[in-house]
Amino acid sequence: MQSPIPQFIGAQIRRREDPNLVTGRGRFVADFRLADTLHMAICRSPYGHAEILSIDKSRSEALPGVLGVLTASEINSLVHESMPVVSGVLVGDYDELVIPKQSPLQSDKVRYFGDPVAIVLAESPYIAADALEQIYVEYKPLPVTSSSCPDPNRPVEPLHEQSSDNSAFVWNVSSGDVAKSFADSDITVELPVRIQRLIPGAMEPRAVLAHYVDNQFTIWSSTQIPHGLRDNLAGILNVPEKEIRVIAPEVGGGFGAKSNIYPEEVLVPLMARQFGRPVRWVASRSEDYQSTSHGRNQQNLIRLAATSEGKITAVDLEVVANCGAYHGRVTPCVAPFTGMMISGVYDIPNGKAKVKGVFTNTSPMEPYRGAGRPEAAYMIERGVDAVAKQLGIDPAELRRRNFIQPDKFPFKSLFGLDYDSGNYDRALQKALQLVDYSELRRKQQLARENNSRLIGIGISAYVEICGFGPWESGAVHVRSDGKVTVLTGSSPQGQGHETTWAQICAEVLQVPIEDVDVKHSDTAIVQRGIGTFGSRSVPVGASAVHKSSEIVIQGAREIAASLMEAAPADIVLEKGSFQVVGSPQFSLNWEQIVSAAYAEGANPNWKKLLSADLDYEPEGETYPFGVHICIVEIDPDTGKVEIVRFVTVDDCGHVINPLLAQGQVHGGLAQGIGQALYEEAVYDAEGTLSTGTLLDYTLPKAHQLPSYETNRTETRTPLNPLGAKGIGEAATIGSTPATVNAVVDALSHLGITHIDTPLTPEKIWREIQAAQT
Ligand code: MCN
Repeated sequence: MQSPIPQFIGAQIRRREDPNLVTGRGRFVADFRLADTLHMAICRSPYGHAEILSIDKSRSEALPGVLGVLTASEINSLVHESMPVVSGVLVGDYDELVIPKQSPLQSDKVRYFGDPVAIVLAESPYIAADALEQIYVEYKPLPVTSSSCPDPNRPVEPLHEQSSDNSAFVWNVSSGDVAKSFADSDITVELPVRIQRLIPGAMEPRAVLAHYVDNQFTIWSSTQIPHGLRDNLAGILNVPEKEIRVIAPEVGGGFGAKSNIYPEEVLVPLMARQFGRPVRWVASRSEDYQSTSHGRNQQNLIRLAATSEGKITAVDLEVVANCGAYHGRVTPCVAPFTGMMISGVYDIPNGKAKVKGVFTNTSPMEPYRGAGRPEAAYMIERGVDAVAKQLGIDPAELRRRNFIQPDKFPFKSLFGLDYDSGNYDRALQKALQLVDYSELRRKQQLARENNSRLIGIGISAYVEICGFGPWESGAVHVRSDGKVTVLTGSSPQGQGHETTWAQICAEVLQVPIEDVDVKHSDTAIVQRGIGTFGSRSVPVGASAVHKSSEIVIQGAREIAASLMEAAPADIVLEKGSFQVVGSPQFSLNWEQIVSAAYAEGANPNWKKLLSADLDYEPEGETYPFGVHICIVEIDPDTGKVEIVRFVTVDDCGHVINPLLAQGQVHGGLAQGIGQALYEEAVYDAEGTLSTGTLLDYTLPKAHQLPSYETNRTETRTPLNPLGAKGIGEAATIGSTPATVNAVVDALSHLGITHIDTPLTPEKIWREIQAAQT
């Protein structure tokens, strides 16, 4: 090894992942070519809700190049378990929970536009596409429910026989005396808020490739959870886990949607075994939009009680969450987070939350960047602005009066979550200073008096929960060539774990960062793992690598101690060398330690001492937070919103790589602002996804987003050795309420109190017209 470079943690190191990606050498699932591959295409329902009366596949089967057309009757007997669903909440209780069985193909009924009915296996993707058109499915359309708040005048058509009213679950939590707080309050506010449905816009649509050789499945999937996929497939296919290898090569974005397990991930390996040839399925963009899980979609009501001094005394939240046609892997866990986190950064003594999930004829609802927490932050931050407005107190000041104070941490939240650390006022003060808040307000007032531009200032203060356990794997092996291999169960989709984990290991071991390889996303190489979601990778996965690195140091000290005939306790690692304390002339560098450990005839235990492999179990979740301020100008003649400035102060504790953390904030902001201003997935009355292509679904483009001004404070968590919290979702959570608060603030003097997202120019223009007449 060369002489080491110190201080990697905290350094702005460029992503080692990028050279491949930006030169077209990244390998995504669709880039893998196996000889003799069959192509799978999926016949999907063109109806939102219908009975399947018959399927005639004879013409399709007769096409040259078609090897098979299969329906549920042939597939479902090969499947031993239903598509997996887990339910679990940190606090509160499910009063009701319905988990209908879901098969990879539907036999009796289709329940959403895109529900899979049959598959074609063909020699080429073109033949497979032609063959799809020759499958004749006779459907009997049924009444469609695509909204979570269906028209009360229309009869409810149950999607599943287990739930006659389409109720999927009811979750409740409460604390304190809510009724009394409302009765005793000086003021109350009540705000109904609709949160639209969003489509996670990964660059790479989902894709699966599999082959089956010598009783062994190898599956390439664009997934966030290769180990979870392996373990669940073992049950579904009824084979031992060791007979399944899952590889997630480059995953072009997941945003939570690829943490689900999908029918195609079952069908492709099944068909590979059935036909004895590799099988491949790659979704088109529109197929991906139909069949990949969507996010958000709630119809909510928040009520807040407060004193005339602006102290919020109670919160009451009702959520109706549109779960889609079936539960995805974690659907029942997502919307309860909105209830759990509704008190946000505030010390509110009383509250209750009820979350009702309903089945509808839409694509399943699963995590989408933030998963329940963006909705919570949006609800409470809109509510807090409404209280400020009603009391005539500045919204920044009102927030300060209600913040959980720094000396109260660790803090038991309203509903019993353990907030680890926080200093919300410091983040707010920094943000206010950065935007020169009082001057801004003065300009806004002046503009109003002169009847000129519509200026809005929106503040949001958010806290989120991340770093979920129960564990993540991390291994460190110092090899005989002196280089280091890190294995991690955190399987990334673009977050830059290879760079970040190398920084941590190189810093602890005091070796050059180039000497550290990071391997992930292949269950044959990394045997155990949970995956990347819920901004858990740095707090949990990186902590595992940190801990393993420390164990390896301990091992190397023991070897050094033996070689120098000293006590291990007297050996210290200084500038890449193991030295006897107080006698720096007695020192061994890594090269010498490695040579000794791997030398012929060396103590066999020494090699083992240079390796560590563990599952790190976090002590609890971590709670990153921040303050976002958005400044907008609205054109009253068109309703168009221009974001003039967007200033963020995020706090994820100790930052490992500020450049990458900033990249996460940028991406999160684009998605949060996208929700506020542009994006919406729409199903029409027949249950057809009207926004089924990139032409119809407004994913924000660069010119529709501002230049962000990103900043940080640092409040470390005591819960992990790095003091680090997650940042992957934070900006998505903070940015939507800041943007909406800014738009409403710009229009508030016209008497406008709320507009539901997305805040399109048309909606805003109509509101302005209505307010003026
Ligand atoms: N980081 C850091 N210091 C910290 C925290 C994070 O330097 N204290 C940096 C690290 O470089 C780390 C990255 O930020 O690699 C993200 O770490 P973390 O916050 O732990 O989040 P995860 O790696 O667990 O990523 C999950 C999160 C989620 S839940 C979604 S959704 C999301 C997101 O990450 N999806 C993404 N960011 C994404 N980014 C890309 N490019 N693609 C996605 O699909």
